[in-house]
Amino acid sequence: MRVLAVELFLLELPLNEPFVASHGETRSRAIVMARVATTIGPGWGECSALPAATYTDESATGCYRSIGDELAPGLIGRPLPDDPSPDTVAVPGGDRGRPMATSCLEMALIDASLRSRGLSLARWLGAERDRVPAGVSIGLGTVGETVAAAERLVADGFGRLKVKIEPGHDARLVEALRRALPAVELQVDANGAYDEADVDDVARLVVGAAERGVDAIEQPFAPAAEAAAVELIERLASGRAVPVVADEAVSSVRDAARLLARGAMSGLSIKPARVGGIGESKRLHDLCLANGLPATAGGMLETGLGRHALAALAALPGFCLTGDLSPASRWLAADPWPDLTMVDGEILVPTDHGVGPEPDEALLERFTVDRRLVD
Ligand code: OSB
Ligand code: MG
Repeated sequence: MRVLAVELFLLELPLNEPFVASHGETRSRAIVMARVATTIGPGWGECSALPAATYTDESATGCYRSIGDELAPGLIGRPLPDDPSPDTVAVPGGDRGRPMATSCLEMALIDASLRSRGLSLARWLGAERDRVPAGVSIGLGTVGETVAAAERLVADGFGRLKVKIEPGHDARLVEALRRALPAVELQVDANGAYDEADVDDVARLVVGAAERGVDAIEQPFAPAAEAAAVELIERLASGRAVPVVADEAVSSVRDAARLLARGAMSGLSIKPARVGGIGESKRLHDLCLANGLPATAGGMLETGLGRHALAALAALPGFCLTGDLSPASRWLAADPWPDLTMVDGEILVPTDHGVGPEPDEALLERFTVDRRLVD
């Protein structure tokens, strides 16, 4: 196939509530989407970078520029395989430190290829499950607000919660959640807010006091504080095996292999955007499976399209920790893309041809604040 044109859309989507993490607050969801026109048909991709460069170094508007100025022009007219595999799909110039921008065009190429071949993403990846357990993330809030939100979400069918924590806002929160919802699968995510001096506190939080502690902890320390992660994992080795899940610390297989060799992660959150795309996500999954490390599918406040990709990925066998697998409408108050379907606490793995379904053109028009054509 050859790419004839890339149409970029900068959308501004309303959120149901602000998303608050220790790295910052997201009040409205600026997000970049791309439609490619190719010799084998169209494809859609999502760039899930957040509005501001708080979680990682990439932002939605920064990606809008780098895709439009650099990545998309490099794609036009190049001969590419019609039927790439997860190992051969590649975006020219996509290996230079802008994984989220790259992942957008990679998704669009995969979508075009799978649509033209009548294949779903889950089948292309070799996934076998047709449903995956639903999980939901809860942003920072007071203990009372968080428990109330957690009770409401469990009543809606979510069996797993991932709650944001930070220093000084952790042990009391976990105890209150355990008291209110003793059976729920409880994960916590610190987005790197603790440091070396907090290893004792973090270990106590994970193990729990009279209560049961947590079922996983995500990115407790800053990505560079690998020694603290190693120490925590060693500290936890003698008890219940609670995974210390890397998120921000891993943007490639190379990062993951290094952390693994060093004993600095015992679980991995795989987010296609953070790692440069679906191909690298599949390789990270394979690395986890080969090493007996639980993987979890990580969300990024995606549209229905990004959530479709995540649900297909999560159907692979290495994803044994419940992921951020809630419908896009958990966060987005409006979305041009059709959403995932949740039934009895499970997400149905999409069977659409391609990565996901087509957007509603009228909604796309309504929420587009800027667009750009590269041809
Ligand atoms: O740290 O896991 C994170 C969302 C955006 C950026 C980083 C993170 C998150 C989430 C997932 O917590 C929320 C979701 O998409 O459901
Ligand atoms: Mg995280």
